[in-house]
Amino acid sequence: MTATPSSAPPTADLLARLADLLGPSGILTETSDVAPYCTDWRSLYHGRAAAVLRPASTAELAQAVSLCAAAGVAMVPQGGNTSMVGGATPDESGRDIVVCLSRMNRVRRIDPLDHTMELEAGVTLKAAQDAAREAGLMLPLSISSEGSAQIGGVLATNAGGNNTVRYGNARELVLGLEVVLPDGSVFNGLRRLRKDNTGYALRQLFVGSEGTLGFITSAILQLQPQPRAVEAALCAVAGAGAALALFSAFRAQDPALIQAFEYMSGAGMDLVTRLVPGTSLPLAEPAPAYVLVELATPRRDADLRTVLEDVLAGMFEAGTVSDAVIAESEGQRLALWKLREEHAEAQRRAGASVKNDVSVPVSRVPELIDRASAACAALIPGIRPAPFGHIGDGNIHFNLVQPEGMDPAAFLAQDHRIMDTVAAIVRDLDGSFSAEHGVGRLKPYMMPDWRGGAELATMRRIKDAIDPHGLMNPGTLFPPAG
Ligand code: 2HG
Ligand code: ZN
Repeated sequence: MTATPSSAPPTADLLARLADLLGPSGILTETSDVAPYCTDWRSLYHGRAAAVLRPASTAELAQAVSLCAAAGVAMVPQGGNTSMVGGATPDESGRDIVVCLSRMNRVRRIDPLDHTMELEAGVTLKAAQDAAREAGLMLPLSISSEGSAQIGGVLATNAGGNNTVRYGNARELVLGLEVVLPDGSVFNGLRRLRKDNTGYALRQLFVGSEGTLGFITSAILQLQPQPRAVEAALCAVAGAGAALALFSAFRAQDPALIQAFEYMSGAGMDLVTRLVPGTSLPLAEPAPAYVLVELATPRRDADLRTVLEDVLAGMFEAGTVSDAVIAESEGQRLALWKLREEHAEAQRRAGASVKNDVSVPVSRVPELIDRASAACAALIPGIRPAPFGHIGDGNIHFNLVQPEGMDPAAFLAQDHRIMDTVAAIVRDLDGSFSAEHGVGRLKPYMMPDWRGGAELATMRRIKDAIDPHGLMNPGTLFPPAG
């Protein structure tokens, strides 16, 4: 058995029944209305879709899915359309139906004693964070695309981001989940228990499944206390080795204070300050690399500023940090974060780029950056490595920007050579070729080599058991059969 898609095109009769079920706001079929759902934000993937469904409730979605399933029509879940790996774009066949849950956008309940939040899949991550904050709590998940990314997609891809170093990935926050399965039945696992040993932890199967097993419709997430104090600093360092020495110094002080520990290369920072309006380097001169460190605590008595200054003073003395700026206001803290969060946008503006969302053991990040930079430079002269990311958890976005003046299409035509070159080094360092963005449509070809044997075979058996007709997000995660 395989998960090969064998979907049918939707008939006029099916589309009419879906329109009856969902009403005029619940279905788009005009080409101009459907078009925005057929391209990813980087404009790398261009597909076609017969319709976009926008159900308003789990019940509506369940009925729509059973109609599509009975007709053998493939469905592509799409949240905020912020995928980095084409995981939410329909293929070119025009047979797929895109399903978007943006109308299911209610935060249903926040429980201050349980420290939980129940919310629907279409809530943006930013709106969920805001709702938690208004209730005096914190949803500790933060990613660059949080203004658009929706909870359903964030969970389906097991997003990581800036706070993984302290709170883990999305997976660690999920207590309960509701999922519409590929046959239209509903798995209601909306429990908010810390302990629940009743067989397989089914909810975890759907987190990180990239929409290949069903539609996540709502979730119960674990919240944290709202920090009372936050301090952030941007530090100039010589490279990733120095960044890790700084990380160790903060960790030795108190690992529970480190809310984020982010690395940026000098090349990446240069692109941001040149290409993104409203950004500038708040240090006297550019450095080979930078760290953005954020400390936070809910404790009333913690003097975070002293901790930050003490660690930085020691690191200046040791020569690990050559310059640093501490945010003196919330505005300055946000300005430091903007330098970090605009890396993806700056690289988009710089022309074509190839992304490698990889992870290695934290200790091996310096070797990864050195070896992969040299290997890529040997492959394509003039290529511009701009690595950055979540060095505190070992996840580096080893992105490569095209050489100045090169034809973008000619550069992108080499994407597999570049990805394979980086992946070979990542493998040598005991890492993963996909850390937090997922496999999507970009990297299924790597799966047999990396997850072959019993691991991929077991994944295929799970896929075949839950989605026997291969109707859920075909082309994503699994390589074509054979
Ligand atoms: C981030 O950390 C995102 O900003 C995007 O994961 C990474 O652009 C990228 O490759
Ligand atoms: Zn990231």
